[in-house]
Amino acid sequence: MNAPIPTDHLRALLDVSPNDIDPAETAEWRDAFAALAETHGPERARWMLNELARVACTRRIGWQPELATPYVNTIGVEQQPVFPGDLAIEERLASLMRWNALAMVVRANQAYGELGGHIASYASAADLFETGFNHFFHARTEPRRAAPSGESPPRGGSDPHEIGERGGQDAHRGDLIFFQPHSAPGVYARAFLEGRLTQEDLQHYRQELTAPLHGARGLSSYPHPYLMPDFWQFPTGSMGIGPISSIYHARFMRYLTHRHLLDCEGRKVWGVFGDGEMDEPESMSALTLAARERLDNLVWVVNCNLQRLDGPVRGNGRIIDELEKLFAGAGWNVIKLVWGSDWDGLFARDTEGALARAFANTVDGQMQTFAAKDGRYNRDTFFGQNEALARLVEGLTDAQIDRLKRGGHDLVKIHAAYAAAAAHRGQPTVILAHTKKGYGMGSAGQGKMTTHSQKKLDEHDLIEFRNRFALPLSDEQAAQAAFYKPAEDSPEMRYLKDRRAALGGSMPRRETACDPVAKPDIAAYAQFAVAAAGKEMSTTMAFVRMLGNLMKDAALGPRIVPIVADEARTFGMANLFKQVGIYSSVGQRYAPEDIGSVLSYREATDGQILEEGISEAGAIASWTAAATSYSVHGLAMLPFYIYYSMFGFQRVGDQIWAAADQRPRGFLLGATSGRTTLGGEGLQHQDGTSHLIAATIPNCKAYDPAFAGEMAVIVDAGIREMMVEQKDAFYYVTLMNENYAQPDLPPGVEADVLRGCYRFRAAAGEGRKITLLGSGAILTEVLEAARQLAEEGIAAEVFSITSWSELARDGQACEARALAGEAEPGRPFIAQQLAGGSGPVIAATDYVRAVPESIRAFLPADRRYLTLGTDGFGRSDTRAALRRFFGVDAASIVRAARYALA
Ligand SMILES: Cc1ncc(C[n+]2csc(CCOP(=O)(O)OP(=O)(O)O)c2C)c(N)n1
Repeated sequence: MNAPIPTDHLRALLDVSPNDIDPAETAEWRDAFAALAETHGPERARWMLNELARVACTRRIGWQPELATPYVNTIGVEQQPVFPGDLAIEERLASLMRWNALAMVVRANQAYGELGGHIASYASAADLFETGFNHFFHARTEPRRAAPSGESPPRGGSDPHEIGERGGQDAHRGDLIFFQPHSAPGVYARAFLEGRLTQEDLQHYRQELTAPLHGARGLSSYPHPYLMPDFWQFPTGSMGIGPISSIYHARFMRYLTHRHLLDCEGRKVWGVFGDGEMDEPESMSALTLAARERLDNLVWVVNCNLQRLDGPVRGNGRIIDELEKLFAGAGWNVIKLVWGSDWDGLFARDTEGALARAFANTVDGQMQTFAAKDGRYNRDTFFGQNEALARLVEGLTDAQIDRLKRGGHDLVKIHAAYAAAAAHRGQPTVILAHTKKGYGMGSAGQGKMTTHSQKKLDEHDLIEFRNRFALPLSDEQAAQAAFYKPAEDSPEMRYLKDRRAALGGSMPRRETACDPVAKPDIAAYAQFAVAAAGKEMSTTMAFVRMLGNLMKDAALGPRIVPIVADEARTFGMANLFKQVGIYSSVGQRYAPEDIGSVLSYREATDGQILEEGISEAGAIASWTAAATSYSVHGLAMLPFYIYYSMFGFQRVGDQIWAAADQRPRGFLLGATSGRTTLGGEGLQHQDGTSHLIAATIPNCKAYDPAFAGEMAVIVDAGIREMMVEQKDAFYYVTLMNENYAQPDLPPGVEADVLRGCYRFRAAAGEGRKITLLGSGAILTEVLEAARQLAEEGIAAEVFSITSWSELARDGQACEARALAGEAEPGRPFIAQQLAGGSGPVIAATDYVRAVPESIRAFLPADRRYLTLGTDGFGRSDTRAALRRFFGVDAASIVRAARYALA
């Protein structure tokens, strides 16, 4: 956007600095520049500044531009477009939203003090949300238009515009909106007025279990798609995950367009986030990616109410200045929305620049105090700093001073900022919106240190709030925190509905309709794994070969999204670089060093692989975008994110949890898994816990296959479940880099593999009986132990445990049915499987013992159960040494067997 034309109050900032050794000379330069800008406009002025910077650079002056601008609006009054709405009605509507949101929290806590909830965050964000709802946030107007199963375009095939055209001229697949989590009551308040939620629903805010007992719908504390699957699209309750996720969604939309799968032009990703939230590493870590990818489909609105939970975000500094520098430095378009329209007049009168100078000397802690205090205090303390300031407010009453709005509470200014952001090209935009936390809560909460968690207002406070926003409520209604909905034919309600109709309908709205995608037969892509005939390979190699084959399938292939975080070579995937290309929004602007090689590093605009560099947080955000594409875009995509298993659930577990909340469909492949199978890499790399964490995520199916054939069956079932049957589950599969002989999959075991275990080898001989359970690479140690035990006359049957967590869940489900008094609760699958054997049961895995311990309760009661695992820190050494050290090698298993039999 154009640089603001300096107005008088800013000009004064340029006045004499105490460090200026030659003010007269400075004035000459300044006047020359001012004349240039005046005569030739901002474009030329910018060019000249760049030119001077270039000269400074060639002379090694050592100058860097200051990235922060004065504490005023980026968009000058003269640049503001005419407000296209009915301001009075929108203000009244915003007041109603505020009231109903507040009432929801107050009532819930009057009833049950333990429920919690927040008023202050939405109070600060209401106008930011409302402007979006009334003018910018576009809902999906067209049912999904994915190509039907089997009709997928060939890779790089169909014209993206064709898809858009099929939806009709006004078709819009919807903007993506990330709502600040603690502001959820405001979004419910709007849904109430729009007729999507009833008063009973609002009365059951944060009572998800109780509500159905009263014929109502319980409302989630924060945006949770899992719990409100037709409402919320994106979970944001864990700070930082919304911001990074929004960036990767915006990038994924570009990917879909560039790969000719779906035209995402004209759609935006809007994210309203907190200024405190910007401190999260995830919030900041992908800012440069957004700028590098020129994501002008992305707009962030940072609600700078200057406070977080405990206190000020930057008490001794200015968060808006800090964020301006951060975002500008990262390459974003920054729009500061600091002051409301009532300040325009003050600035216009302030020919000496007193205001800008005073702001430059006011830190956020003080600004918060100004928000908390009344007009009198502000007159005395802020405007009373000097005569010039005092003069500015001479004609204003204390009440008027009290009501001077910050930019983020002024619908006209917000609209101007949003319009500029929406029109901006070539960069993502951040709007730094200055607000007051607890806006309108008066002495009960506005700007108070403790306001974040305030959820109770007494009668006096409620009546004050009613007065402050001129709500049409009696004293009694206000004191009771009664919900208020205007008559359906009132101008407010008609306006509200018209605006949403013009923007495609209500939001947020989560959709799930999506065409299924056909799956190739397992024999077509994984025969080599199912009938491996003893061939030596690792399960990682087998997976990569399968993936390559799957990508060649006409229907499913184009929907596959391979994702790596700079480890493709580690997993032997370099051949895919050339085969399907690495996605790059600009293609490849260089001749790769290895151009002649069959493994050449090929980047292309229609490249299929998402190479996320060393950012597991980015890669999992990318995976989430692809795994929810069926819902967000109505186009089912199937991501396979393959990574060092240690850097998955442990490193980005919270992002996986948030993904689970969105009901993703896709595969996570934890490669180089296990604490001893990885060998030399040592303590930080060796994963012994991911299966433990995966088991805690209800819609995650976790498998630790030992053999390529098992893995093929699991992947095949996952594709069927997610793409054909369209069920909400996602798969975690661990892969190993150890080469060993891969046997044929025994016939007829597929169903058992999926349920969690199958008998790999029956007990041989007539000796004492024992049962051995093993998973992943440790199954080979178990098989060796069985061989050695046989030599001692001990007959061991061996089970391959493909999923401990599926077995445990099955056992828990049987137990739950039994507890519920069901006549036939069923017998745990693991107990059924072990029924034919006798003697002790020994389990060994490459994971901590808690993993095999998870099934203990479901084993036959008369059989002794011993578990071996890799508890403790990893070490660097050979596999053999590590397995000996942790006690999961064949010798240790034999020892455990002898002990259990003794
Ligand atoms: C990862 C994470 N850490 C901590 C919290 C607890 N928490 C919830 S809101 C909040 C403060 C939010 O401040 P800010 O982002 O400035 O938003 P505001 O409510 O002030 O608008 C905190 C610490 C959380 N939800 N997520």
